[in-house]
Amino acid sequence: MPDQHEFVVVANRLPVDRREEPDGSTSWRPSPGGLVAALEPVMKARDGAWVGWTGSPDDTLAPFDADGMHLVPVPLSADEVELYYEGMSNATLWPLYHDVIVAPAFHRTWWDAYVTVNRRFAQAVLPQAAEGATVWVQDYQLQLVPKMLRETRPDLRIGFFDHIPFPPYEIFAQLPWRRQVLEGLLGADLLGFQRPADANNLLRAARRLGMTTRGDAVLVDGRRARRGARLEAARPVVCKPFPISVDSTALEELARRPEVLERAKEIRAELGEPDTLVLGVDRLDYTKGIQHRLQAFGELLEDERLTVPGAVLVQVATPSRERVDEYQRIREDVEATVGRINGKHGQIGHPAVHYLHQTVDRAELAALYLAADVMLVTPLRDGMNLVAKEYVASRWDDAGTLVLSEFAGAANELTSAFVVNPHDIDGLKDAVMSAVRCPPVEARKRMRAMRRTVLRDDVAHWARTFLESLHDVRARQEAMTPPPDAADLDAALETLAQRPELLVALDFDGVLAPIVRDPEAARPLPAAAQALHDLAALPGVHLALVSGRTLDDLRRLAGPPPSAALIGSHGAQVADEHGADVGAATTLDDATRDLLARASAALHAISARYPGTFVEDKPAGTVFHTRQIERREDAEAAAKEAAQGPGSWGGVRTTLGKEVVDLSVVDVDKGVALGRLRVALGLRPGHGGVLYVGDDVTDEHAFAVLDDAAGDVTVKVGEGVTGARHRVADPERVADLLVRLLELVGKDRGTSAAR
Ligand code: ADQ
Repeated sequence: MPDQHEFVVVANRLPVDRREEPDGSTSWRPSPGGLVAALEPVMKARDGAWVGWTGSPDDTLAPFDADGMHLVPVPLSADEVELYYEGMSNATLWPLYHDVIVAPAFHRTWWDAYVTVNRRFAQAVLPQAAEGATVWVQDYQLQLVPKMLRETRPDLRIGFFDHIPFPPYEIFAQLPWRRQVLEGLLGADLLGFQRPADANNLLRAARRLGMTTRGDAVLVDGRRARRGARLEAARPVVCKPFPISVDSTALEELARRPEVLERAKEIRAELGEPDTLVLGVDRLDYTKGIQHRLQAFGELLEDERLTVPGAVLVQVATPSRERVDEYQRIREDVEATVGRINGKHGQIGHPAVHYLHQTVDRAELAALYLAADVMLVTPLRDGMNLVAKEYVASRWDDAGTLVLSEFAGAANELTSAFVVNPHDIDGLKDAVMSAVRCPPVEARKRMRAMRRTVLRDDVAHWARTFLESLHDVRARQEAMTPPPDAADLDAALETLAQRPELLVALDFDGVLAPIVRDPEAARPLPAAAQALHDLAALPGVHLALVSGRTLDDLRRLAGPPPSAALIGSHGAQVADEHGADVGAATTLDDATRDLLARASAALHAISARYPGTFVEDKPAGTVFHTRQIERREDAEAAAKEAAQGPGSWGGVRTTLGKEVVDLSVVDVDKGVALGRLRVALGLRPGHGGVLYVGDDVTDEHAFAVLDDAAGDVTVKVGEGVTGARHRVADPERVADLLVRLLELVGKDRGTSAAR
């Protein structure tokens, strides 16, 4: 094994359990549990290291290799097991994140231990991770690790996967340390969740805690411009669903083995060849809805809709978190209920419920899945629930039915199950009976549909899509060249502010106003609009709005200060500071006018074939808009037709913009128009400087006529290749930039315009 690893998994537990051999030696075997079942195949394939706790207090083992993996134990003292693991993880976060099914307890000593232990995990990762390695942090016990890693190792590519639900803000908000937890998570580049709803809950929590989100990302590490504060760049943390799955092929292979088939038959025989074998397999946890299931089964016997010995329930419950109070209570409760049902409905040699408080091996589990007629998976809340998927993967015979809680993440994908609300006991009973009585043809159809999903989207698919996304997120950040460099931009603005005359020129859509679906709904951000008005009032400051839109549109939507010059229709229209239209569009000759009419008619004809597109006619051009088309492929096909049709005609100048194909019949662009305006204003290089901020490819023409070395400042908004010297992330950062410029210019002009 190499000393350092390109791939490191960090999880609360190592993927192995200790076994004391009769000769006194220690061996390790793969441990049961959802996470381990999911990650073991990925680890073996990637020769990675796994950092985690052995499961016993005060273990101080050196790293070792087992089962083809490099394992790095993190020691926990007995106190830490109590405070960090049993306390903060399992008695605070677990119930809080599972819809407060039981009340979470909040203790500051637990939190302190959680911080300490998270730091120890982060420190254990550092020597294992090679430069630029991928580190994949797992689950709710380690939510602070991403930030702790990033602080010392910004080179690492950090992913985090949350195996359990991420709660709605109203619940998350109860956590006294909600901000620290959120900031801890946001140290990652990619946050993965089981369901879209979980990812949305995180994005919403971030907004409620005052952070900025854009699409599926939280923008972090940025700082709003304040008086005297420098601008800082923002880093997107992407939040997306990656529903976890099982090693479907391996499970199916196991379930096809002759000895497993034999064992399945044997199980049915040992149970007295029941007509209906109902099965439950869970960790013994209050989230799994075991009591609800038992109550429904008990009542079905009570109602005589099911009878013993024809029907039998086998409930296998792995012992879990046995030192946590709530888990002792649920065990007592479940065992008392089983006792009651058996006391009332059992017969000699035929109990109604077979209850095993045991961990069974994989082959036995597969045999149980195969032997079952109806599988009951009824959690009150569950991140995913792998048992449901294991059952489906094992049923290569296409037989058996699944009753599945709508509150398991798996219900999003296994829609052909009998989906239930486990709180609704009557509904649950009816669903069990529907599953019991389901005609074989329908049962097969349902099972086949579920199998298609589970076989296609297996655990390898889960890991691959997560790791590919993590790679893409980093590539997206790296594509930001020049990267946002706030200090550099701030210094350039400072120099610019000292010029006696300056022109502040900005594109409108995507710069002053966030891009919106309906072009009519675009409005400048209030902070930007205010800063522009204040800037326009300062001596020696000229203002220009530059856009592909018509001047009329620009006046109506942008509400520019009265003294602003306007450049519209990508430079074809120019209004000077006094409002006079002095652009090229006013002087079209007849032939050009005719060309324009034909180009417009051709675009209208294409638009008629692509619903959702529309054509905007302008004084010296015609524009094809695709931003309202639903499917990306259709938008691309439509744009291609426009560009290769009228867009390729002689005399037509074509620019491909964001969701637009812009055809112009005059030979101008934003750069040409900006150059003219600059001359008209008397801003010679060396005397007056220009700030230009744009987001679109059409703005590249403007960047091209400016010279940063001579004191102009060019700023690209968002991603994409650019000729601009500087970059900011979004319109909010543009507003920050304007506020900062106002402050700098106001200071230089000795006014109090800056606020
Ligand atoms: P868990 O809450 O542990 O996992 P689950 O997804 O059902 O829940 O996984 C349980 C695993 O343990 C399964 O692989 C199952 O086969 C095994 N198991 C259960 N009882 C057993 C028994 N008696 N003997 C042997 N094996 C047994 C957490 C989240 C889930 C999420 C997983 C993975 O709570 O919602 O699906 O992580 O992300």
